[in-house]
Amino acid sequence: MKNLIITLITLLAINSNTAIAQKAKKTKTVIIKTSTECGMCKTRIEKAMAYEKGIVSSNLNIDKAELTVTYKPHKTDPDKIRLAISSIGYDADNLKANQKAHDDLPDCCQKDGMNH
Ligand SMILES: [Cu+2]
Repeated sequence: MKNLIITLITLLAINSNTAIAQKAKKTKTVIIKTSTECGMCKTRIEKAMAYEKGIVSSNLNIDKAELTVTYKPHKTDPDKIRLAISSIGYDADNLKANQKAHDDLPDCCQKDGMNH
């Protein structure tokens, strides 16, 4: 009986490890260039990413102006992620920021040279 319990526990442990490994495999990471300027941008972008479907996590490097996004490829893709970034007012690689969203950003977060 004791052996059976140990076997069961071992099997459960192996199963959950496999499940975690499979889950980890199902995500992809993409690095997207943005037009971020400051810590407020970082908070804003990462918060927006948290609400996006299929995005597991995101981290913005302000110095490099690069957003690293981990996502589920069966739920979203880099183009959709770029569109989401553009829609809150930031450039995403070659995709330009949505002009209206950009203009609604605080002055310190707007891109240099985009004056009106
Ligand atoms: Cu900012």
